[in-house]
Amino acid sequence: MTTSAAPVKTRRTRKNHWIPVVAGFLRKDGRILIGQRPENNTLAGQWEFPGGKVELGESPEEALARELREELGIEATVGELKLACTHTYGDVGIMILFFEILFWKGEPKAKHHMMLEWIYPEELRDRQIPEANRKILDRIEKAIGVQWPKSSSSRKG
Ligand code: DGT
Repeated sequence: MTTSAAPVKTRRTRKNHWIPVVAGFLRKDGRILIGQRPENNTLAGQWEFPGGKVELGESPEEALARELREELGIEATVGELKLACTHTYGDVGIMILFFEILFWKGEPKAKHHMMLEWIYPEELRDRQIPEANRKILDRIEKAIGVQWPKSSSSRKG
């Protein structure tokens, strides 16, 4: 009887762990909505676009509509996918899908965030934002329509 050699272990035993996240760009009068992440939470105090993790069985759009209902108390129509990015926190990866939100019912309220603010897109750069967003800030700015005056283009370094 022949015995085959034990398989060489080439695969990593620890699988990558990915978390899908959705976030929304809500606009009003030329401003965009950001929320300050709550205390006792990861990235506490940082300013983010409203949204959260996609749950099993949800489409990205359903997940974002649910998150906006839970976090802001609004009924939103999720629009176009504007941007996607990935980021790694330790051994966990997140993939964030950013959607345009053009229509909603109700007035956004801070049901989850410490505070909500409508800011001009140009102001985002000066806020404390998650590294996942900071590293693609140029792409976010393009997606939310930041228009830098020529004289201040040196800010963008
Ligand atoms: P939970 O259920 O308490 O874990 O909370 P969720 O489902 O509201 O999700 P959350 O906000 O804890 O997870 C979103 C992850 O994505 C978190 O690690 C922060 C990261 N992230 C990076 N940039 C953004 C952003 O602009 N918006 C949102 N919502 N999350 C972002």
